[in-house]
Amino acid sequence: MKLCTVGLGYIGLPTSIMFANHDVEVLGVDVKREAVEMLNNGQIHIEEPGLQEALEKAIASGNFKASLEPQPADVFIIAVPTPNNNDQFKSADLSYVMQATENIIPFLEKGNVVIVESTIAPRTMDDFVKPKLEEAGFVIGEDIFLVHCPERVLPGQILHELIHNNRIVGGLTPMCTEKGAEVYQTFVQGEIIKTNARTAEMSKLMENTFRDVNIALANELTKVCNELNINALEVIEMANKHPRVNLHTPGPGVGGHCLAVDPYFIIAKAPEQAKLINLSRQINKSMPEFVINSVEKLLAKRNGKKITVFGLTYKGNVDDIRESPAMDIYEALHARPEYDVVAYDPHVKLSFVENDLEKALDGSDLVLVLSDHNEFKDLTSAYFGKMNTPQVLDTKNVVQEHPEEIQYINFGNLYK
Ligand code: SAJ
Repeated sequence: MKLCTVGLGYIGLPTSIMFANHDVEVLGVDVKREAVEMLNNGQIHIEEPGLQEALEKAIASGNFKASLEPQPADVFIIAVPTPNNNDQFKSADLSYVMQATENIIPFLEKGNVVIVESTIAPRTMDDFVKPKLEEAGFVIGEDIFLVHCPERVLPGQILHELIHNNRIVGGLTPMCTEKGAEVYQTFVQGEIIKTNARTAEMSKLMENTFRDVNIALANELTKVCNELNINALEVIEMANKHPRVNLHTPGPGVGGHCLAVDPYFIIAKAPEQAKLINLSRQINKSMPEFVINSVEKLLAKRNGKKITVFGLTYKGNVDDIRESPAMDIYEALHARPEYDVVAYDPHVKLSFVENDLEKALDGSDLVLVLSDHNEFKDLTSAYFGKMNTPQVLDTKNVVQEHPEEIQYINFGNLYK
């Protein structure tokens, strides 16, 4: 089998490499020349555990190449971003998906399977992608087999989840579904669940929306408990002892390119109906302000000035700062003349990020933990001793050692 993948980001690259390491000849296409060059030189351009070794194996086997241009293949997979539009409801910007579809049309041949893995708004396959291919003269389900197979892997454990997660395959016709399912049988060990494209689109969006709504509930609980002098983290622990309760974990907000983006695709299509989904987005978006207010109060108590931000990524142990609430908080605090703000993040390589931990902590009045990187778990008093005022506001409840000499504050004891 020959595969051409369009988009070599967090999903397209691991997927391409996975196919290549299962005897499929893969051409990965991306518009970023630098990424293409790096990959052909055997170097990944994103951080993901195990991916570097997997790329080296794929290149050594001769099964993987990156390119700026597609080539004829048996199967085409589109894995390009779908950001939000700048409109009232932040609808799905389908321009990259439609551009990728146009780009592969000249290379399509009868019998090809075309799969969209990008997360898309409900009805995108029926109302946009299918008509585009029909305009080019193809009969869907006869000439070309068109499928939506949403990716559902968790950054940080993508390679494991690609193999072991269940996979939803939604074809435009039953034959399309069958052809799509055959493609994923190459390496998927989870269940391959067959459905139509519309159901696949909505299922994917609801998975991330479920999580966003539940995190909003945990974040709201934190605010409520803070008003009532109750430890929210203890409440969550207690309530989760119930066999049918699974409260999520509060934090500085919800980030990344999935949970903070996808619910809007539903809201934009049915704003009158999607009320809870919309409110949950607002609650999660209010968390950076809640954190900033807490920082202000803590620093005012001790006349503090220097803040050391621990973690800029949208979650722990990744290098991704897309839609990161930590970045929003950092930028808002940095813009305030009364504060001196230093960012420390061992996963982020940007010029303004301090990579010397001791320097970052020197003379600091507050460590503000915003991402749950493993590196932050066992920081000891030896480090915190460099601080002017040794206090930590840990919004992710990640720092495990709380020596006596440190004032340790998390979302459970913020009210004290
Ligand atoms: N977060 C909380 N509290 C929680 C869980 C998460 O505040 O209890 C925050 C995280 O810190 C982060 C955000 O939510 O800012 C999202 O993190 P995540 O780990 O929940 O998910 P993502 O965005 O990394 O990946 C999600 C996954 N979806 C689900 O678990 C339903 C993944 O399986 C999807 O493939 C991915 O979205 C995607 O690409 O859509």
